[in-house]
Amino acid sequence: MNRVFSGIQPTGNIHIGNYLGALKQFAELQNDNECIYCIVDMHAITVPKDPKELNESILNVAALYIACGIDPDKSIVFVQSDVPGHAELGWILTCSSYTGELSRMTQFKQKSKEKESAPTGLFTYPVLMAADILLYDTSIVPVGDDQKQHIELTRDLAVRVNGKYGENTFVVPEGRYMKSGARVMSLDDPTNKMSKSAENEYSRISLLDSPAKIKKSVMRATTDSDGIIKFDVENKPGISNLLSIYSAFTGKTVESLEKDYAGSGYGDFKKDLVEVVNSSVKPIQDKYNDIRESDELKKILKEGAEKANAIAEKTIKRVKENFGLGIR
Ligand code: ATP
Ligand code: LTN
Repeated sequence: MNRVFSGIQPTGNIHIGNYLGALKQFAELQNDNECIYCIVDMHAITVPKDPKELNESILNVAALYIACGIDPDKSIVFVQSDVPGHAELGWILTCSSYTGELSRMTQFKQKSKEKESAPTGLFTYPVLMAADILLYDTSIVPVGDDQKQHIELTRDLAVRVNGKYGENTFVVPEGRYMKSGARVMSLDDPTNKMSKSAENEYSRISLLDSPAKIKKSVMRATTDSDGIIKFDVENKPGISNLLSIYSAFTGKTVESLEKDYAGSGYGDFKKDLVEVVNSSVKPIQDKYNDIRESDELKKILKEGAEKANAIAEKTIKRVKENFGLGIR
């Protein structure tokens, strides 16, 4: 069995980009793999957070994991800061990373752009992500397209450390990206990715949005003026994004959607898309409401942390031995 690891930050509301790009595959992978899914709260504090809100968000994401089909009897679900190995390995890997390669990370460049001085954690963020992955001898990392550069860095670090400290130190992981949905774009500006942090709430559809909010977001989504339902990212990014979303939710190919909607207007297509999104998120919302306030949730996370810690401790022991750290 392959080991799978992925994480989501407990920041804001999880949107359909997070779902179609990452979360949807989490449940699909758990039948044939040994899956570990983490709520990466230590990544969330790279940008200052209100402690109470952060704590709520952790439980919100945990409940959404379960609502999206992750079965705690099959997969390990836990909170990053509950397993000390992440921070420990993070530091060890920081010492094997170069400031040059971290400066080239686009996420860092984007997130630090508007800031007068960027927090160091924002800079070393990808190293902590590498630690998350390497700590569990992970071979597959299901993520959205935007994480490709971080996955490459993780692989580079693993190969570099293995070359210097022993080939048994780390398993070199691979990213896994969805064929459709790996990059869901913003509804108001389809040249940017859908984001939790964008100011305009109608630029995204959150998994917990009401039917009315979903309708409004889809109906006002930016399209073009030629009214032809055709997939052409370069010239028609708006309608192409909506076609991708429709396709990712229903499993229908974009080509078959183009055929089905040949001659229809954007209005009709959007109305159908509203139905598709609403009926897809409804079961997730129902399950979320059942689990969010239950005592079960914290129990799942506590047991998950114990299981994760047992694996992490073994890796930390091996890494410390290979590096010559500590007393033996
Ligand atoms: P955001 O930019 O929306 O604030 P994020 O990308 O910084 O969120 P996470 O919440 O940790 O951070 O992302 C969780 C997962 O969702 C990652 O695997 C990421 O690649 C994926 N993801 C995020 N946005 C999109 C998107 N627009 N389309 C597809 N996948 C996405
Ligand atoms: N960097 C990711 C979140 C993340 C992650 C991970 C994803 C942190 N650690 C480990 C996969 C595996 C993001 O910003 N979306």
